[in-house]
Amino acid sequence: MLKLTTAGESHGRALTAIIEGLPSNLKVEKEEIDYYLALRQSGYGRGARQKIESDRAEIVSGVRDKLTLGSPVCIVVENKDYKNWEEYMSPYGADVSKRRLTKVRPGHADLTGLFKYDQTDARNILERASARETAVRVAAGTIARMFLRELGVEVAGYVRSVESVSDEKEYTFDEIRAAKTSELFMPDRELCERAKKRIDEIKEAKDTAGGVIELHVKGMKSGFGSCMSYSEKLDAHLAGAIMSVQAIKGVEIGLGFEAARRPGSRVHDEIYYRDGNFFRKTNNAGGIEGGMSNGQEIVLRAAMKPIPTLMRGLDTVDFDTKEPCRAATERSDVCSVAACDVILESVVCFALAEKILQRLGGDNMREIKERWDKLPR
Ligand code: EPS
Repeated sequence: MLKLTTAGESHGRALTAIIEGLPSNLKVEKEEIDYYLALRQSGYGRGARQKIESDRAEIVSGVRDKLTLGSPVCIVVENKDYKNWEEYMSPYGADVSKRRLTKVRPGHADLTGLFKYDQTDARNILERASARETAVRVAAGTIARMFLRELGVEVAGYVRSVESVSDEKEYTFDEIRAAKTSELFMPDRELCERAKKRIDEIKEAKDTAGGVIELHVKGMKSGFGSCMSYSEKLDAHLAGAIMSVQAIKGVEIGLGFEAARRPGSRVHDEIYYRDGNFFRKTNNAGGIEGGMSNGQEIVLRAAMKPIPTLMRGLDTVDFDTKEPCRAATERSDVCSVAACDVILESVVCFALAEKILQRLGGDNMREIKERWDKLPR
């Protein structure tokens, strides 16, 4: 069973990922992990923190001479900002009277976390709730991406909308892959420029923007997931993985919410047969029927809410004084939808690898590839 545990606070020393259950003899290239870490940091609309960080993966266990050993893989990503925070964050004694956050920010975990963890300083909540944690989820997801690639499975995503600037076109897998060369991972260059302009306006207004990300999975064979056990459905598993990412508020599969607006005759993908193969002319189901992959491209969409730290602040109440005030702000990203695309690709890679290993088992890559190759498409 594949399992990921992450640890680390946003301004602590480092973030850590431990992956258990990886088979042996999977080729791991640190350069590729670093590529996706850098990609996650890119994207128009990021804040000042990204000028401090330059994320690199340190693989500290489970890999020898670029091959996994079958033992837990531990990856560490250092927080460069820690040197500015050590005084307030050190586990060995810290000045916790400084950097207190009591003007709790609506939309963040601050207020609920204070009650749940019996704290009076929301710093003790936000440090872990921060989306900084996603750096190591990208690192772990990139190892899962390498695993999928060996089986011929590929995941690619793009940004479909930024706030009100929306792209309604459909793209091929190759066009989606090519979107990474645009500053917002938007395939339509003109829309990308419009979205950048909109981000500038939103920044000027000291506000923030969310957006929609679309992900495609190519090469996934049929039959992963289950129609027998509700807890093993592939759509539920993928939706859960996507919803586990900070700021995600909605997930669609295939037509998604649009399916509810159409009659059945315009939703379901009719089945044909030619030259020994069953096929469809459409993919409204987004590659998943009955909780199982059906061999078509898997299509997922996710809605990211605007980042809740607004430089203009939001109405709130000071947790200490109970007086009304504006929510705390230090610095913030204006829009991190492009980063979110990289994160979602990574968590989807990991979630697919989990499902594949659950069905195929196997302790080494040879065993797994043999089992995979025997499966029908
Ligand atoms: C985040 C707040 C900001 C973001 C951070 C997520 O950090 P800071 O408070 O240090 O300015 O920059 O994201 C990252 C550091 C990152 O690498 O993605 C939050 O509250 O979620």
